[in-house]
Amino acid sequence: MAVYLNDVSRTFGEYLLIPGLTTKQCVPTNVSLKTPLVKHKVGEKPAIELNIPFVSAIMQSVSGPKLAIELARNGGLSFIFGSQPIASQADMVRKVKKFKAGFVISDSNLTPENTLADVIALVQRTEHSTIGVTDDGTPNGKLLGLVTSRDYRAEKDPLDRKVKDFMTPFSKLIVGDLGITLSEANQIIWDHKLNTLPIIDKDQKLQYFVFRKDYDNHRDNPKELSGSDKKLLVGAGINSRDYMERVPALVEAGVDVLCIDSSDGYSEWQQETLQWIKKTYGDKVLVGAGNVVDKEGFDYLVEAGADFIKVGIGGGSICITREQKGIGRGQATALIDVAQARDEYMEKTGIYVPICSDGGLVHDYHMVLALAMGADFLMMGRYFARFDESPTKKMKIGNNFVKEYWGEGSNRAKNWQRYDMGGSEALKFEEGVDSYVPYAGKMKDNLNLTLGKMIATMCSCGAITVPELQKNAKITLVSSTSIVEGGAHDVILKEQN
Ligand code: RVP
Repeated sequence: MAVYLNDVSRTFGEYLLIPGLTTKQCVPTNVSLKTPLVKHKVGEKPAIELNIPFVSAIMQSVSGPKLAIELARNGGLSFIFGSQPIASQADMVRKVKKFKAGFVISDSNLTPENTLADVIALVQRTEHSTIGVTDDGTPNGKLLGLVTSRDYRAEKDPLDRKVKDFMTPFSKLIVGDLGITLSEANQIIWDHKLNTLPIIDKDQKLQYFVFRKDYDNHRDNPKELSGSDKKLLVGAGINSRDYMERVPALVEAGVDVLCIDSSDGYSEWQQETLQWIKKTYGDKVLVGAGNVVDKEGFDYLVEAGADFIKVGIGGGSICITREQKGIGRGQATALIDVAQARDEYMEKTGIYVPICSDGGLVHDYHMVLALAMGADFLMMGRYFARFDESPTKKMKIGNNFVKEYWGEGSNRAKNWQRYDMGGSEALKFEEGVDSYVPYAGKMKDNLNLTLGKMIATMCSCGAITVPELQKNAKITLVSSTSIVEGGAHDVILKEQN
């Protein structure tokens, strides 16, 4: 006979937090959102800790290098999507690892033989006014000069004038040597009243530009998530089919952590993938697995060697797995069950395996609820897809700006590996939709607001750290009538602009 779970499967909107005693310690400046990303012995420091408990979803429409850089600069981590050729995913990882705050790889480059017409066309395309002149016109060629808008008059000068005739030649440039710090670069910029400082290696090859404005920008990111080499941390999604080729390429590119990406992770395919990674690399390569929704799934993947476990089936905003396959579980119930399994495992072994709540977070308070229910960090797609930094197009529909957002199980993503069962035949139905989300501007502004609200909620609950919240939160179920009471009600709302 089938096993029946008698508990109703519930989601975040059905719960509220009950305030705990807010002591005088509970002020926003004392709150830390630090949280472990990977398994570790109780009492020891994990190999990676996030500075904010957010990771971005392993999705084409979310986690490209631009978003990964911005999220890491703000204390979280992206998993670069795996539904692409191995070489292009490794390239995206490399882009994030190469990023040095304030050190920009030049995206506008020409040779001395190019013309003013080429300069004008390039400036129009990149919208950047500083052009590196290199021997071969590449970003890392031998630096021969610099062109800025002060070097030419677009209306008056002949368009066929050669770059070499109006660039500032190398002999007149102030440059910095590769290896100098950002504050040293800024000192040179300051001393010489420069706008741009080219950084070159010992062979005079252009490596980076440092722009005057970027130094201030860097100081805005005290939570930046970087390693001891100061490089930003980045993750990448993998699948249980081409891992023997994909993992080495990602490791070679410098990836910090991997995650096997599947809507249903309780499978022998994932077990094999985990075992191969651990056998090949030991603990040098960190890898999460999932998704699961109960204790059995958690125990199975932890036993196979997973460094964290991802929880959730069917709760994602673009996900129709529950409708299509009839599998899944309310996200809150799944999380509570897996968190209990994690705690039992910790009691038994002294090892803490972090869990990630993946998908279905709609309101900012859901994020605090998920942490209070035991999640160590949260994976979000819709939330990040709305920002400037996500890789998709911004469009205007009616009077509103939107960004595109599509599921990895949609035809558009063509990522059937993620949703099939590991056999050679791909499944022929969609588990995700193609959609729009309201455009929300810069990630940083939105994160500041969301984190500010979360911190306020934590203070109300009397918790100044994530573990304290997990230990002391009081959570109550709410009736559907009291959910109505929670919004504005029985008033006539004034029109909002
Ligand atoms: P959300 O944040 O609610 O948009 O959910 C994002 C999550 O949805 C992803 O991290 C992933 O687990 C899931 N997803 C992604 N694509 C699909 C699909 O096509 N069904 N689901």
